[in-house]
Amino acid sequence: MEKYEGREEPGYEQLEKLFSQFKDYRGMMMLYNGAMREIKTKVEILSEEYDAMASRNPIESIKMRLKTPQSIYRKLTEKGLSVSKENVRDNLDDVAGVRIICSFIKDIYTVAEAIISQRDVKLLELKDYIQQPKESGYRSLHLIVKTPVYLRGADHDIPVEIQIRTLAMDFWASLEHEIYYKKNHGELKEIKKDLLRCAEDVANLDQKMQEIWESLERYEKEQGEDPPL
Ligand code: 0O2
Repeated sequence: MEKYEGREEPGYEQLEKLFSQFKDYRGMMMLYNGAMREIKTKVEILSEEYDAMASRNPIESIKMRLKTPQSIYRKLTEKGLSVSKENVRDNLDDVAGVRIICSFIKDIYTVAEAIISQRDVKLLELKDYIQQPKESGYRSLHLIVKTPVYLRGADHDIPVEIQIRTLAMDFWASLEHEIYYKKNHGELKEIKKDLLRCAEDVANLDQKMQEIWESLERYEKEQGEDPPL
């Protein structure tokens, strides 16, 4: 077995066995997959509407991902919980994830509002890591929402974590995720500080780009042109 933060972590084969004993794992993941696609479709429709009806589209790109069995195992174990459908349901809100990349900081809040104002999207939690970045420097707006997935017999309200961030925030978070976030190298203090400094540089860049955009917007308004959104 591999070590993970001092605990034994099962290898791939053992994990497969563990999850094959997980009653109705496939059925559960099918629901998360459905909810994730529902949300992605909603955002795609919004994006098409911006393309057709507004002078610019604040949505640069949309991605989605389902948590892997390895990642579900890790997160439950970190919380001191065993692997079961009930523990996933009651303790993990990010099995289904959708990530939206926007151009400017203000766009993040515009897009968030457009999603949570929809009738069949219920906001459970909002975590604003832009106003209050994480200790690492991580910035993003996180929405935990529930949306219904309709099956033959019944509908199920399924949680989806939506991460909304700028291109610059995504650049930092994607690289930091790859090189540091999951590695538990807490002792590498200089690297941690360097990454934090990079996050601040990225935040300054985002702020500057937004100021430039806003001054252009003001200029165009003075010239009598339509506002961008
Ligand atoms: P992965 O591999 O991306 O899925 P909670 O139990 O809800 O209090 P949780 O679930 O950690 O705590 O929620 P939080 O803090 O909102 O973070 C959820 C996700 O945000 C993470 O999922 C990451 O995707 C991202 N994230 C949070 N902090 C950082 C960070 O410092 N750097 C980077 N790159 N991403 C971060 P997972 O499941 O941890 O990871």
